[in-house]
Amino acid sequence: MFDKILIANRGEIALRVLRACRELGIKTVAIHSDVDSTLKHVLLADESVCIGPAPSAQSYLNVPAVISACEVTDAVAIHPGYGFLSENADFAEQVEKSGFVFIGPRAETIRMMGDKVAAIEAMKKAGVPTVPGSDGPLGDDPDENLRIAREIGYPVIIKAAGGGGGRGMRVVHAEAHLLNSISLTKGEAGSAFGNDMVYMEKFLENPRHIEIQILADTHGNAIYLGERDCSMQRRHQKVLEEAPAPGITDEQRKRIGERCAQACVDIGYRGAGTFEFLYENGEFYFIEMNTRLQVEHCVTEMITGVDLVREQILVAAGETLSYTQGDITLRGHAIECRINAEDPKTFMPSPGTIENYHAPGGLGIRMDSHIYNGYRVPPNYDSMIGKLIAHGPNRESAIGRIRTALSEIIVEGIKTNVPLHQDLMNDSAFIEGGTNIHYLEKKLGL
Ligand code: MV4
Repeated sequence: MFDKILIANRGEIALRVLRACRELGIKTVAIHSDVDSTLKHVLLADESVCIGPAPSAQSYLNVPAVISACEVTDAVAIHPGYGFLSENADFAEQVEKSGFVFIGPRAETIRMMGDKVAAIEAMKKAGVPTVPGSDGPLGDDPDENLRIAREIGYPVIIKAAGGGGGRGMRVVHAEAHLLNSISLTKGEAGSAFGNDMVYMEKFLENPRHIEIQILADTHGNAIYLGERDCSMQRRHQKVLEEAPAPGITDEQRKRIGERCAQACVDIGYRGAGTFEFLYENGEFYFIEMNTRLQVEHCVTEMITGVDLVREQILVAAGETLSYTQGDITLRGHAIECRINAEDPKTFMPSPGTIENYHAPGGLGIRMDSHIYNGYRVPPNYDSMIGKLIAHGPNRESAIGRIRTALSEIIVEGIKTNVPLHQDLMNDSAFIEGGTNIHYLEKKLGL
């Protein structure tokens, strides 16, 4: 097993990784920017290294600085968390070339999944259902592109191969706008991603966002750990997630899960990963694969009892997964509320000093947060300051528990979106379950 792991992240996820390392008896190195020396995980780590000034580009995204910190501290592996360098194939490659272990998939896997056209092609080949579309990049022949769109049927969506997560896409409702939309998306993609390749899909009007969690080791084993429903979002930022997804049957779960796990074996996937699907009229359509641990991994942990970060570390060290598919059973329901330092109505960030913090508790309650009394939330990074997760024997129970927890939580000194979550937990459509990706924006009047 690894002797020492460098945690290349900050905030709640850095603390989550630190806790997993501790339980495995692995020493930790925290790296941080100038403004992050008082982060909870930095204070708890065995060692810490300041790697640069506040702007991410000069610290958490500075590849030579991160690798140098690994060298000077004799860490043997790097956990990238989510965001920052977690899905940067060049970073993963540099880490391995420097003689360290990247806790995640192989660099070439990350690179393939970063190219959405290549990802879709690989998944289609592996038997994962995809959205009807161009089956590859669009060429320069306008007649051919018009023909493809006519065959798919309007509305269609033009997406950048280098995009993802909502960046670089354009919906086309009628033939008259197709060619112009393709050239506009191509132009934007070229400047934003340095890659003007675009592809076309049928535009699904009212889907849900459902994703499948997988784990794979380097011995040919891959398992699925059920799904999460992440449809409650605003401007591509998830607000809350839950597992299992309301209304998904055991048969549906098994069918799509087995496809995802088999696809992992086919491509030689390593570590934790997520298959993102749009779900509409009872069908799953693959859109992207995330090659990192996700923010919302906790709801899967609560219903499966599997420590996903522990498994990531074990698999990266060459060990066999601790579970086979038969060991995985889903128990109850979990909901996660992302707690952000922001105005609950305008969504404007609200950095500042935490004057008073009291975490909620009780049966089935988990609060993953790095904040503490007197901690100052810097303005330089993502506004998420924690995640409140509730687990219960069923969805009604999980909602009841998270509602109680939301009424207990105290965060003073900054604004948070706790009032938004309280509102959502009393929203009749949410309580009913199964709302689509447009629900929250419509409710908020966007
Ligand atoms: C789509 C779609 C409808 N049809 N693709 C947005 C983020 C990126 N991951 C893919 N996205 C979408 N792709 C087809 N063919 C609608 C979206 C979409 C969306 C997807 C998931 C979660 C939130 C979303 C919000 C707006 C649009």
